[in-house]
Parts: sequence; structure tokens; C-alpha cells
Amino acid sequence: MTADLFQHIGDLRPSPEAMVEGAVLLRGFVRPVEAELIAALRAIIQQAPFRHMETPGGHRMSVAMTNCGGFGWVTDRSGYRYDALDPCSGKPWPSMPPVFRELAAQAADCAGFAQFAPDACLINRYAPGARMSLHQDRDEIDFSNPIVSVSLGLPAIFLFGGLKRSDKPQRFRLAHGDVVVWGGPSRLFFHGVAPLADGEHGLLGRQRINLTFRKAR
Ligand code: MD3
Ligand code: FE
Repeated sequence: MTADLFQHIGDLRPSPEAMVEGAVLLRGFVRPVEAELIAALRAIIQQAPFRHMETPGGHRMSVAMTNCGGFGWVTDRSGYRYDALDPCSGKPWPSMPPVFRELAAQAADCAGFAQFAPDACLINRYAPGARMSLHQDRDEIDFSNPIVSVSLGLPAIFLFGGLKRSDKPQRFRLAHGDVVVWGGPSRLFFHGVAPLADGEHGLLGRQRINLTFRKAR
């Protein structure tokens, strides 16, 4: 009886570092630079607007995406890949703003990854109801580099499984300002995001924006 109760209390785990090997959660890490970060983000989306990409299977993603940096992650009917050019404009992606690069490098450093130099930043926008199904990130060249994720706006429930798609995912709440460094074994774990609950965020309104910093090449 008591054991059951505790199992259910553990249903929404507060911190990846407690449960997932190689992941480090830095709650509120963005706060000191959030205004600068959001200003830089607005400039990027003017040059490279959010768009709903198509999966190789022909589904329109509910998450809208754009990128900055030397390479951007794209998907269409021909597959997933990193591309130096934005397929919507035919031009290079907007460059990665120094505040983005420095935040990612500092977070990685805090997690024990010195000299993290991302060359790609995928920017995901979730409107209420948008979700990301369980997947692995395997389009990068070297999995010894971590991925750094930055959550902004409305909170989301992040689903974190294991090395097999069938491993039952654990649930974590990621809120505005949280940064997670995904390295070591966690780097190749299946993960996703539950459908975004509606709400209103003071700085970003009815949406969640996630930045993921990667070393693609
Ligand atoms: C763990 N994005 O863009 S961020 C993705 O909230 C992605 O938009 C989610 O999964 C989002 O690929 C999750 C946290 C995250 C990102 C990449 C990871 C966790 C990860 C890669 C490997 C392991
Ligand atoms: Fe991912």
C-alpha cells in the first residue's frame, strides 16, 4: 500500500539528473540572459520564419521549426538531414547569435563538456496541442558531443525512455528558463514531448519554444 503510494508520487520526476544517466538539468539557467536571448530569437524568425516540415512518411509535424547556425536540421519526403541552406529561402540559415553560443557552451561546461562548439541550433515552436513523438537524435556525426536544450515559454512534459522505443518513458516537467545537457548514455535515449497544455506565458504568450544546440558535423 505505502510502496504503491510512493510509486505514484514518483510519476512526475522533478529532475533528469536523478533518473537518467548523463543528463544534467540546470533549472532557470537562462534567466540572466532571457531578454537578450528572446530579442535574438525574434531577429532569427524574421529571417527564417517557423514552418511545419513534412516527415519522410508524409506527415506534417505539429511542431513548427526553424534553425540558426552553419547547419539546420530539416525533414521532407526525401528524409532527415542537416543542410547549410534554408530550403524556404535558398539562403544560409541566420548565423548563431553570440548569446546563444555562449549560453550553450556555458551550460555544457557546467555538465562537464568543455569546449562545446555547436554548429547547429534547431528551434522548435509548440502551440497548444503540438507534440513530438518518441524518437532518437541520430543525424549528428559524433554522439560523444552532448545536445543542449533550452526551454522557453509555456511548460511541457518531456518524455524520456531508454535505448529501445518500447522502454516505458519517464515524465519530466521542463519550464521556462530550464536548460538540460544530454550527454553520455542519455544522448541516444528515445525521447519526446507530450501535447502542450494551453496557457499564457508572460514573455512568450501561448507557446513553448525549445532550442536544441548540436554539433552536427
Ligand atoms: C535527449 N526536442 O528537437 S528538448 C528535438 O522539447 C527534441 O522540443 C524536444 O527532441 C523539444 O530533437 C526535446 C530535449 C532533448 C533534445 C534532444 C535530445 C533531449 C534529448 C537528444 C538526445 C537525448
Ligand atoms: Fe530529439
